[in-house]
Amino acid sequence: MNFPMQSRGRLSRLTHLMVSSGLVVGCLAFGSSANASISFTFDYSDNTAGAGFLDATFGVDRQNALVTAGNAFSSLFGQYFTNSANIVLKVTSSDDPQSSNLASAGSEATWDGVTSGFTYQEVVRNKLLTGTDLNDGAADGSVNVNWGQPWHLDLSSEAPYGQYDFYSTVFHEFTHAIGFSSSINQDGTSAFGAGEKVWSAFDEFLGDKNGNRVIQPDYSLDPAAWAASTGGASPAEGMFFYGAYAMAANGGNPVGLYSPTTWEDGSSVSHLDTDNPALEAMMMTHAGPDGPSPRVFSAVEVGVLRDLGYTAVAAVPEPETYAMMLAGLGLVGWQVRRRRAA
Ligand SMILES: [Ca+2]
Repeated sequence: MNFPMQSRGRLSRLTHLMVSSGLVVGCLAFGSSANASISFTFDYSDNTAGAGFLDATFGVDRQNALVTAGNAFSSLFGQYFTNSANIVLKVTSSDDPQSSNLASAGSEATWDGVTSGFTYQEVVRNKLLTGTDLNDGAADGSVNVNWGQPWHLDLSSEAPYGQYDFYSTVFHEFTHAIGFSSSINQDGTSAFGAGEKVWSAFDEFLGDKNGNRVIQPDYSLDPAAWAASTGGASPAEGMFFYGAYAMAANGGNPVGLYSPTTWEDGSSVSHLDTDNPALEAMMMTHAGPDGPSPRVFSAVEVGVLRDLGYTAVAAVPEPETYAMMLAGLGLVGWQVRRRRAA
């Protein structure tokens, strides 16, 4: 039973939540942060000895970069949300220069016996919202990094063109792990199983351009609305996110999700719409360009996370701050588009 795993590709990021959890017991290697809202514990035990995060030459730097990313994400999340937990992630590696995949991540999920509803309980999200660890000692989620890509591992500087920003990418993956992820398969079935009417929290807010919700009040899927998942670019076509906070951050409009006309496993629906110029420079688009990439949440992304249940800190940034952030991101986006066109 696989919750789709979302990953970030060189030109495609996926998202993946996993349902079945193999028991992982191994050497748990650290990575917690002081006084932060989220802390992470990274388990490297599934890496091949001498490879990936355990590489004899690069392993220490890679582990340090991941710990640094965990701490930095913790600070970012804590700017906006009060939720707190230690998240245990199983960390794996691949090494494929030919793959368009950069990294992937997801949460484990459990089933609470309720046969219909948004009750596909993501372990990471649930832990942050309630403090309960639904799968006990097993890892709460997982993250994979493809070391076959050229990575920029220095948090103190932007990635140069020709390299991928490790921090933007890992933040993106962590955001999938905390709930920014659909549980709907390409054919419209639940990742929990064909015929099941159990969906992730994210799926509650999906709808087509006309406002028809994908998951209907009886928790069955509306095939006509789901067809918009391969509908094209927003704001004219495609799938949209109808959460109230996300819409408020988007001028009152539903937020376009990545809906290429040909379904892309792990990329479609679970990302902001890379094909929409207003959204394409944000962290949660499906494509990770090389060069400078966002390491901050946009107001829209903060809104999505609030819709998923996270509690806002008392003092949120003033609208002017958002405007400045968006202006900065817009500039990055223009560079990205120019780069892509080359
Ligand atoms: Ca656990």
